[in-house]
Amino acid sequence: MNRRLFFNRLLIGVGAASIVKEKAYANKKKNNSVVKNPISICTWDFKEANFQAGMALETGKDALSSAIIGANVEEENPKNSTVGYGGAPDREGTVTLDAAVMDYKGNCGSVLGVEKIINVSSLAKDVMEKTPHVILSGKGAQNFALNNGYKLNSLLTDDSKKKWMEWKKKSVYNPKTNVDNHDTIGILCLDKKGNIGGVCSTSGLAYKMEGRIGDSPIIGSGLYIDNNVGGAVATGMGEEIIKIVGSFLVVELMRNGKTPKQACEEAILRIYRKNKSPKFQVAFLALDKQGNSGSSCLQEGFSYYRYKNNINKNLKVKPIIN
Ligand code: SD4
Repeated sequence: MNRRLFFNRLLIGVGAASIVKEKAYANKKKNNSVVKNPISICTWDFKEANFQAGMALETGKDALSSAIIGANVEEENPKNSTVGYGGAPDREGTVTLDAAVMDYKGNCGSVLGVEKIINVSSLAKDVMEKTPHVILSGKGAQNFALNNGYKLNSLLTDDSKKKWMEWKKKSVYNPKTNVDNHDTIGILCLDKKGNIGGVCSTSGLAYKMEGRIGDSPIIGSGLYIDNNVGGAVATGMGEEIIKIVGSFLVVELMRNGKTPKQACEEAILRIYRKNKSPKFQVAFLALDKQGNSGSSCLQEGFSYYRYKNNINKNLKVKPIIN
């Protein structure tokens, strides 16, 4: 046998072996994936949003549709200053929204910097399902929304306008770490068929520069799902989450054997090691294929909701920095 033939046969052998390995991995995961009770988990204190997602799962809705039902609750809540209607504007006084969705098949959609459309997570799903693209931004995303039956609404409330005018007096950009100005909703659902879907929806950081986009609508940063392994969502200082492609990292760490909590901790540590005394908040939340959830955050103040078996519980997360 000549050298070239020998190497070609060797390569075919290696390729076949890795296909067999991949199939064995998928079968093993399939056998583990029977879910008796669906689960929904979501960032921060969004009791009602997580409950609505849980209820949708109980009626047999798929994971992504259920996650969107949950996200819509916060998008429509004027009191939430980091999502949808009532979200804080940029420094010019314009509210722009970002959202991403991902399903169990690995399909995804996202919208960036959208003005005057409230339910941007639903819009991201429409981008995923009705266009040949993954991401639409700005005016194009808004036009797509109008062509698909969405209505224009002012997203600035009297309260968010008042706060912005107050902020303008000094115009100091200093995103704080506390619960008051971090309210992005990241929500992951595991449905009755054992499939995972998720959403991340936000108005971004208050008084951001015009045109600024954070991690939330960036697939792999604010949200990532691999239905063989699990899913992850992020909240907090988007610039830092993007730098480590945070949610993708969490899912890959779970693929390599870490529990959801360990994977989130490792991702937080990567951010911590690069920022010696960080003044900002970052949190990751993850769900694996077996329904285990876990989370980690940099600073005090983060908690998440977990729905299972009609119980919707708030779980406090211990920060890396004490
Ligand atoms: C962003 N990660 O735009 C978002 C902000 C956030 O709770 O999570 N706020 O950077």
